[in-house]
Amino acid sequence: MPAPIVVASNRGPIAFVRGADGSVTAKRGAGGLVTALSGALAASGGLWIASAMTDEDRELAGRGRVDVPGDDASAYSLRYLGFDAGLFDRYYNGWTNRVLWFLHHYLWNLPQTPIFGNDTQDAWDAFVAVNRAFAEAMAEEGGRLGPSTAFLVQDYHLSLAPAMLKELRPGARIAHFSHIPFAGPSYLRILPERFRTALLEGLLGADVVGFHTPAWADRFLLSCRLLDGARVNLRRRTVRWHDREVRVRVNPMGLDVRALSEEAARPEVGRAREELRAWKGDRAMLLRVDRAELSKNILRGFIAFDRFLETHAEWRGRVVFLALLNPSREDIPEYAAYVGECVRAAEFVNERWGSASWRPIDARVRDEYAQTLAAYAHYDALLVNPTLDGMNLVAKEGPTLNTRDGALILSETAGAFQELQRWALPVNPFDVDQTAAEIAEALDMPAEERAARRRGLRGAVRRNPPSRWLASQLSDLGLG
Ligand code: ADQ
Repeated sequence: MPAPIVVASNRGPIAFVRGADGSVTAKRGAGGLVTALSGALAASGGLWIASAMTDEDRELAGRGRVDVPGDDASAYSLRYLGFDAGLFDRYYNGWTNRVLWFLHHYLWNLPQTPIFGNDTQDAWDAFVAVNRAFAEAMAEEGGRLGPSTAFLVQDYHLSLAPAMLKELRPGARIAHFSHIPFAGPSYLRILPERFRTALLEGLLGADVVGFHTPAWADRFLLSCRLLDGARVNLRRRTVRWHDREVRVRVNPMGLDVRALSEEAARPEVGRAREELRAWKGDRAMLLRVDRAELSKNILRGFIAFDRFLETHAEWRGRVVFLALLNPSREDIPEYAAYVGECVRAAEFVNERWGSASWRPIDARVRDEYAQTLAAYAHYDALLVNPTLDGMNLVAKEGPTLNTRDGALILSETAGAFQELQRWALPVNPFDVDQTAAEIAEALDMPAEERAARRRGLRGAVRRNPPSRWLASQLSDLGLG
């Protein structure tokens, strides 16, 4: 029997939803994380700890452990932590979404934001309380499962939990993995000293601190130099801290190609593929797929497309830009304002270049996953131009499902660039003229080159299955 695994993440692996008949059913979450961890959890008899996010989750939180249904008998357990709604809002929206996300993606507009005041302290206190609840739950489960338990703590929401857990169980084997970038020391100094020190100390409670790319790992190491008493070795990627050696590791998460292909084979995706084929007709298609999110750089994408149409008259009327923007964090004012600006920019381009028979940009701000999977099949070029992105799975999903040897235009600052750069068209996300030039390059690319690049992209994605991500973390912890 492998060592038991306890996973902790803010969002759980499944969403519970109430049907029209009032019964509650479980829907498995998408993404490599769930795939990578589900099998290992089942095999090791471990469990997953997550925040209750919905009313249905909260109902289940009161009942202790919940069985997560598997394809076979290999189910595992999930333990929901229920929080007071106000506390959860201060932790989730107040701290993790409004402070940590902005911090690690360099999203503040420094002349005006951030403004740290009493609200910040309240949000921080809630962040501490939620992290403590996670650490206590992990310690309790570890006590039940035994001393060989491996704790896999996921993402920036739980940056403090590793040190809290280490204090409760000094012998615990703990890995923390950040799915997003990490702010470098200059930007991190925007945070008041008490917060940034606690964040770094929190992460250094883990034995292994993991990131998707060398750039984020190195920024974390450089940031650790802000801590008195931390000895950072950049070459070996270690931090000597309180008589322990913390290893910082690079471990890019892969895509579950089989699960994605199965999802794309569903009948509603097939129907959406037919609709999109008819909608696009003979025109070439540029695609983008994102959460409607500040760091995804949607606005500059539309500005770049405007420049492209300005400088490449031969493409006017012959290409459509489909932007599928999944609504996200709509309660945060910066997001609502940004999405509004993006939509207005798309309208501007449509008015400037469009005609009765041609609408250059179709920006759809809707939650339509089937349509997203369908659109991947049809693009001639996929634009992935985030200003910063921990990994970016869209850059991997597109080439996996595309059927037209479409080209990938990819930000040098997306984590996925590390693995895909040989076959992608690179862009500096801030340079709209370069982005416009790469859109032209992608659409004009000779068929042979397109095919070779897409083979390369698919190969790179297939070479890194999600199981590798998990195996590396366990081996870094001295297991497996
Ligand atoms: P995200 O910022 O959300 O993830 P990304 O990696 O691109 O960014 O993942 C988006 C995912 O959402 C894709 O798998 C996509 O297919 C899916 N999706 C799109 N529309 C959807 C819809 N309507 N409903 C459900 N799913 C939809 C964060 C980090 C990334 C990192 C991932 C994983 O910001 O950098 O790659 O975590 O570690």
